[in-house]
Amino acid sequence: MNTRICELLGIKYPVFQGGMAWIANASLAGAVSESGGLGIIAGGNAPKEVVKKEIRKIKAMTNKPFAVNIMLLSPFAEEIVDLVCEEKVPIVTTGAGNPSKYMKRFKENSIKVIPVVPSVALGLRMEKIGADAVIVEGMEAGGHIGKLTTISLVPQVADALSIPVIAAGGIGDGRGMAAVFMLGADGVQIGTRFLVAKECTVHENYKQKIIQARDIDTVVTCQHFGHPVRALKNKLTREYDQLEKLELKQENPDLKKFEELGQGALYKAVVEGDMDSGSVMAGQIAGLVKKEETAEEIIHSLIEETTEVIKGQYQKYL
Ligand code: TUI
Repeated sequence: MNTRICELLGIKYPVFQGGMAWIANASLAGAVSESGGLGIIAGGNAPKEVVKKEIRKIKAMTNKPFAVNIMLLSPFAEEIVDLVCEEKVPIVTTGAGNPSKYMKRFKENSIKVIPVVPSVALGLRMEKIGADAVIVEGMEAGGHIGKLTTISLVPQVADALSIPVIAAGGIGDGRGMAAVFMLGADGVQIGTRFLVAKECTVHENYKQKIIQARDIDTVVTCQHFGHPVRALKNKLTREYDQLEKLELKQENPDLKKFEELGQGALYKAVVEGDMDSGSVMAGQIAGLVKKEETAEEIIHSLIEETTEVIKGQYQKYL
């Protein structure tokens, strides 16, 4: 299971843990990195000092490589760029935007850069300006998503680019991991399954909601206005639906109303455990996630299953 992304980053297994805002802290990322994957600390919407603490914590937990995800819609994105340069973070992933204007600084600081790309065009642009790899995220993923599915997007980006491709969205076990390898991926990024890791400090209500989720339980809000987000259906997503129906009829839709509804909603779910008014972001694969396990158990079972599936011994798991 040693692919070119393992060589590039110095990791044992080609498994990234998603940089989930408010969720992916040093506790989870440190455990993933220690287990041979790539642990990722989420910048999310947090200010520099908060992320700095997590970086210091992970440095004390492990000598293995880790990354910081910079969420480019964050008002603090600029200061998180300063922070990763100051702290000599070895790897940065970016999401929710185009990181071109920061690329020179990342490269000057010998930071490996792996942007999330929702299209071939952005993938090509990122390769041209020096990205070391890309994360190709399909709309099966949780949180803020693009328009295409993993199965369609991964082979198209893999054909167009020479740098390694990490597939994300809809991958929860060795079958999914083997499948994206067949599509040309060199690695995977997994969010939803790591959400229920023992080391993940998300509220217990959130974990139980994921474990109880069925295949049909996620929805995408803000399809027409603002930023589309996939989350588990609840009171909040129903309110979004109503607002969307109302605003679609208006000549000048009020985007502020969408922003207000979303304000602090992820924090409410992650920290306060509010499963009604909080945003319980999760991928479509939530229905497959059945139990809490350590990060190490998750990674080892992923690798074992993937190897078996690729060897053609899938029957073992039926
Ligand atoms: O970023 C994510 N997932 C996220 S961010 C997040 S926090 C948030 N909450 C509410 C609203 C918005 C954000 C929760 N989940 N995944 C990576 C990702 N990146 N998905 C889609 C994209 C993306 C979209 C457009 C990347 C680049 C892009 O480029 C547009 C451009 O400017 O070229």
